[in-house]
Amino acid sequence: MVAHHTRDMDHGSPAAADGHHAAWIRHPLDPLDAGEIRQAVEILRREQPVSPDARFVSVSLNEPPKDQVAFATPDNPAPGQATDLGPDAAVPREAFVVLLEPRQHATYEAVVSLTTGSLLSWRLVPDARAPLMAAEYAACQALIRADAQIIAGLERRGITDPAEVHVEPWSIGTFAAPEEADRRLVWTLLLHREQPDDNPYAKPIHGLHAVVDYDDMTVVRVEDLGVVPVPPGSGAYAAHRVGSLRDDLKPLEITQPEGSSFDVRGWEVRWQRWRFRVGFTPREGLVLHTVGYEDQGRVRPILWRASVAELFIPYADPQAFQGFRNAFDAGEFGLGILANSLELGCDCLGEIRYLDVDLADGNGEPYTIRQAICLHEEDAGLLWKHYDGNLGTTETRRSRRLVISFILTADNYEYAIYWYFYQDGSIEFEVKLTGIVLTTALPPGDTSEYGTLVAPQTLAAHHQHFFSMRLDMAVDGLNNTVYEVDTEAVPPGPGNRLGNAFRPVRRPLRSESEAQRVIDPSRARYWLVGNPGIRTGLGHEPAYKLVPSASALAFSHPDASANQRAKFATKHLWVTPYSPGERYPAGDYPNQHPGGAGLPDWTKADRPIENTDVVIWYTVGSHHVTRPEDWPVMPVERAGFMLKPVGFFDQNPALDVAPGSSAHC
Ligand SMILES: [Cu+2]
Repeated sequence: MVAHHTRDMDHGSPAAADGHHAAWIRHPLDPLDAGEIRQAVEILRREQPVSPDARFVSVSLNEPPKDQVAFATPDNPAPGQATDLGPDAAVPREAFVVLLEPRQHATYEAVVSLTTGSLLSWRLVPDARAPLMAAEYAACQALIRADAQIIAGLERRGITDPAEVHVEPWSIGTFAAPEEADRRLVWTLLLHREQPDDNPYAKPIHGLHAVVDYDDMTVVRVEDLGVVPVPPGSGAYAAHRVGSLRDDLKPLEITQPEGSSFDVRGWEVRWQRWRFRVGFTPREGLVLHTVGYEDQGRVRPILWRASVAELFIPYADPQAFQGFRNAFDAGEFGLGILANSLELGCDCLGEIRYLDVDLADGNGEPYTIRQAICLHEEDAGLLWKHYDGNLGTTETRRSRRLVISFILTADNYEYAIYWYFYQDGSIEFEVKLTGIVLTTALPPGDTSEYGTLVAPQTLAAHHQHFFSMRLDMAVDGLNNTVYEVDTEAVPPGPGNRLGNAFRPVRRPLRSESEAQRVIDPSRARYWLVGNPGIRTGLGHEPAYKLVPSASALAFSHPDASANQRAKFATKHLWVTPYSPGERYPAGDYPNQHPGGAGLPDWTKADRPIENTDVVIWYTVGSHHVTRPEDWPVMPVERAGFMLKPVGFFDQNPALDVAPGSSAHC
């Protein structure tokens, strides 16, 4: 593998600056670079009559089949084990293109071979509504600002300059009028930004909405549900707008005088015993591939692929239009497309390595998000410790973790996505939610049980965030079984005279229907992913456990549209047998989809899932009853889960971590 990454390691990114790299230099799982995106679009335009109006929704890597990709190789391979990439180098590079033809109201999918320069497939996707594209936003905002009915509605609210109106196009879900339902539509949320540096969410324009045909970019209708005054507050949060700032913090600097301890080779990362590859897609953002742990000269697989496959946000307020707020941020927008460039902030601290990513714009032209992915190490507190009172000695180890992250902005909200790798073989996923809560204007003196008053006449509606984590597991190989483990109290009796006995009870989840599960903290429930074909030195089946965090599920009624469209959010756990086409839990095209696609559809077959290649879909929820303290910008809220080895190692794998050498301890 090493031999194939010969690029300048000092360059800030593995993405090619000029796009001209021979295909052989790329690993099969590397995201497309700018040159490959350009090439894919050229091939498609040459092979297929694409109209001048066509909009490129996405151009991304068409990932190769599993059997064509090798897992990571160790730094110190066992005798006889190959260090080279082997067959990987010969794997063809392919691009997957989603294209919208707005005049035809049609969405197409294409697969293009970059290796042979040919179009491999082209198909119309029946009934698909393409996601809302960044490229469409400016036209929509201009359309709304120029619309006579909107202008009249704004004047009724005392807003005379439409240029001060911030327009947010929202996916309309299933709420289009029946006669409009076959069109690709959005509805618009309007906000008043009086000064350029105002917080627009402080001034929601209540009751005035347009429904826009996003293909034709025309206003279908404007609804004015009645004037509610725009709230008076500014919602300002920028440093220069909040008055005097604290001045009593002394500097805290993170320094690593010898640099960081991780190694980035192209898109491959090595840190301590961890080996994995980084990927990035327009839809999911950061992807982890072939995550393994080097153990006695071989890399033991744990995860084949991991990503946030969907992010669904339903709101609680039943009012007209407020109840429309149901966003699928991955499938209707694209988590990767929404990624921040981290060069502009202070998002990571310490010795940082950034990766750039290349994406395609609406015309199929490549562009780069500079420093979209951040890699760095953090001190993570205590790793392990024991004080031996008899000897008067202490053994203490500090924990270090490798952090890989990206941050996306979905209109009002920020989602900061983190994967942490620990020295004890644990992997943690954490999302930090921040940004600005979505608001509604209330008449003076009013309140609502569906939200919290966060400023005068300003209601922040309650809502939920559901992350569907797609974890394509590979614990010591592809054939895995998922077990549910509950702890049971044993009834008192001859074998339990003291009544103290309790024991974990493990049962395999044998089929897809058996594997639709919810958390149960009262039973200390967790899920194990084991490899039943292997026994460790101690006789255990090597496994990783998914340690769930407490999180509420969806509160919408089972018949409600939100519930139907995001069935994944009604369970914490789903398990499916691996199938390459099953990537997105709410279906490939959730925009305006009535529901039932994705997990609820696939699992109808109730396929067996024992001792096979399994994919775990874990729902991370953040239940957000809003607080005044969330305003005007929200302190970070956290959610996540852990994957921890259970019988995967025969002892604490972090025993050989050396005592710290910090001058401070
Ligand atoms: Cu929230």
